[in-house]
Amino acid sequence: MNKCFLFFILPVIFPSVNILAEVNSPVVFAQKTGVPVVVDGMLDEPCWGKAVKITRFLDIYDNSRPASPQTYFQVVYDESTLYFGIAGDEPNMKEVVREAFPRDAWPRGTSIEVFLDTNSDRATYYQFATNLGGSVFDSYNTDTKWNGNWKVASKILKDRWTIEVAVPFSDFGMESPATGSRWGLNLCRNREGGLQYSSSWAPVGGDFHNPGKFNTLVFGSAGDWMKKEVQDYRAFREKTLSFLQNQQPVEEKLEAKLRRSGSLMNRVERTKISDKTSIGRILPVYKQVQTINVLCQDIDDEIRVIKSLNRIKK
Ligand SMILES: [Ca+2]
Repeated sequence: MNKCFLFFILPVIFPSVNILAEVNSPVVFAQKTGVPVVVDGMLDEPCWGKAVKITRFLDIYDNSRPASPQTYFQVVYDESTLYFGIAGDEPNMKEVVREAFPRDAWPRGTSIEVFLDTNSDRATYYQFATNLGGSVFDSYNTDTKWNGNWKVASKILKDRWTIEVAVPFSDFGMESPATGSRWGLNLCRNREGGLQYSSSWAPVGGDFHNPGKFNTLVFGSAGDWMKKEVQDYRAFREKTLSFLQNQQPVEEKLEAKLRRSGSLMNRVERTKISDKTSIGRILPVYKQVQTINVLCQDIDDEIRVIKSLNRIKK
């Protein structure tokens, strides 16, 4: 694409995060709401009017192509619960299956799946699926014996449907996450009944159960996120340095990885991210932070192996 053309359309695709708009972004910043969300499928609470709307779901068979029809979602949270407001364009509403299936039987028909990696380990995750009949399917690492106390409601309109999902943090045995912290997140949509077609927010390839490729949910604003990432990195670096200082022989490869993560973080810190920064400017920083996090996870994994080897030697 012509660079000049790209320059002119960027402000349209990537508006400032605090302006109500449809945004194509691999990271969603969830604002905390003080007003209760009534889970009735109607996205008419004030928080839904203010939250950024994420779109551009991808064709599951070819992640380079946007899906058609499209899906949209918003996320907010309060002290006890995480809420999703989801909407789907549906030009063929007559064929949509609206059957209610028993718990943990697959909710056939038009369905939405929410995947949450609550400890950001890119490996373990919860799955919540529902259809327009209000069915409830949930699992932890594909084990459907896990059941949450989440709620769901939907509304069917002429050429679109809306779904509200409310997941209490107690389902994960925790309180409201710290401001600025992040989880892995993906939302997927299935259509059935003469309409078979699946799409995904994150580019997970052909398999939804791919936590290494999930996108990101941040609790709070871009400014909150940046502050927390820097803080967490500093704590990680200190802990890792004190471990490495006591290692004989010197762990050269790990030290090099830590140096690389440190210089990347210095670069990130030089980019000033505030709540007014546009998604277009946040994305390159987001990618750098992803690289840092993968490096840190790698270092952590290797230290775990060294520690267990040391225990065996003793
Ligand atoms: Ca509502």
